[in-house]
Amino acid sequence: IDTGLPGFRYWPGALDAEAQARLLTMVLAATEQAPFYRPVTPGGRPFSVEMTNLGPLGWVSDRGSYRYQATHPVTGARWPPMPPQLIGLWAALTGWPDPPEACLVNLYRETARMGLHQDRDEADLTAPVLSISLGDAAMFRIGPAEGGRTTRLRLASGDVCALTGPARLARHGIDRILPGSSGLVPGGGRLNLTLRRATAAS
Ligand code: MD3
Ligand code: FE
Repeated sequence: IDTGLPGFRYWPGALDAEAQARLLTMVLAATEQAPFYRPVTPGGRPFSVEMTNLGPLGWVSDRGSYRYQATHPVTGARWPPMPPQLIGLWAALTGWPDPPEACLVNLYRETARMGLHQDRDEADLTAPVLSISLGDAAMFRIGPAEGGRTTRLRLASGDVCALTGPARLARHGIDRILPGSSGLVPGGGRLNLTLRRATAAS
């Protein structure tokens, strides 16, 4: 696929069915400690996506700001640990010298979506972002940081993409979920795991 965005790397089917199932089991187990919740934007609008995090830091949004913090905003507990498998995948696919600090877990039930945005809450915007899709497929949209033409891409269960270098500030979003396209997620829908550095290099 050519998005015309240097630095956008895409590995369709990077995770086989067994790897997807193992990852899903691990993430769902972690959500017993860190349940999905529905954040609101600083403007007070609820997200249609439900979220939780794994790792030393997690991305949160509330009336105050978008930011990274060490604790779950509802339970007050620290986020569950970053699974070693995810640290390994990050190292293998991005080659970044420092491990990921945050794994944002986005849960899209069938009508959830995410508007076009840039990810710029991280201290080091040269560090890559790695995204893993599980469950129902989604129509993903990505375009240049400056705005203009976007490319649509169907992201399916087991697909992985990395945003590096010039693509790091790309505009991107999820237009819609394709309900029933995968039976992986109990209750239906899509899980996206987004691995990031939150702080500047260690
Ligand atoms: C980073 N999530 O949580 S992840 C988000 O599928 C987010 O849940 C989407 O955007 C999801 O912020 C997409 C992958 C992604 C795609 C393009 C990017 C992350 C990106 C472009 C630049 C930076
Ligand atoms: Fe994003």
